[in-house]
Amino acid sequence: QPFEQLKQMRDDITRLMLKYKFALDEMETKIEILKEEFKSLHDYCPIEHTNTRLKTPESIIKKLLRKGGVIAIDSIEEYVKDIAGLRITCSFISDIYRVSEILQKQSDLKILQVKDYIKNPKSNGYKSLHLLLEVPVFLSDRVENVCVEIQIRTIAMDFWASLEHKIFYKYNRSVPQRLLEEIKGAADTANALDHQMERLMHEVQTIKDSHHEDFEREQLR
Ligand code: 0O2
Repeated sequence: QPFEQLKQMRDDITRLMLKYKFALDEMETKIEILKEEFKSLHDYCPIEHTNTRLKTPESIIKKLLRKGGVIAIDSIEEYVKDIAGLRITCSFISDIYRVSEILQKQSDLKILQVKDYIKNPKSNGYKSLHLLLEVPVFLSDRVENVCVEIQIRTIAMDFWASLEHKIFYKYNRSVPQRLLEEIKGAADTANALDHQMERLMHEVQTIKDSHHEDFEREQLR
């Protein structure tokens, strides 16, 4: 009996993880299509690169217990919404909202939640746009709507977040005050860089547009 139970549990977890993997595959394809379309038909692509990750069973259980859930498949799905994670890195802040809008308009995706940590950064300085959405996954005998967490951020926000994440875990979530202040300072620097880059990009775009107009005027003469 206990052996049968263990076998059942193993099969349930395998099925669960597979479903989230397929959801990530679907989302990755969507992003690849957008990237290729932008590169072929426009002279600019708002997506720099993407990363996907499936939470490990260990990390799922940790988050589940932290959120007060019990160890059961239904409870996992109720409490842990970021089993499947897709991170999209963009060059500019305006690109983040552009990509988010494109995804929000796709009719097969159901947007469950939007958390804008860019307009409302966390107290440590964390910035990113988070979308929680459901994507349909077509299996052999049914369609499952699977939850995926999308994090959209700039290169500077990503650089900051990856270091902050390492420090946070290195100090087991209790980072010394001095380091916290430095981390916040680094977030402010990253934010200043993002705004400076955005301004520069607009300036370059304006020059490009006026050259283009001059060129067209020349052609008409
Ligand atoms: P991992 O290792 O990246 O998977 P939570 O705050 O996680 O209890 P919720 O509602 O799931 O609850 O959180 P939220 O705010 O949507 O954030 C989920 C994910 O965003 C995190 O997943 C991180 O990846 C990222 N994130 C959120 N806040 C921070 C932050 O302050 N610093 C960094 N570096 N990343 C952050 P996990 O599961 O925490 O981690």
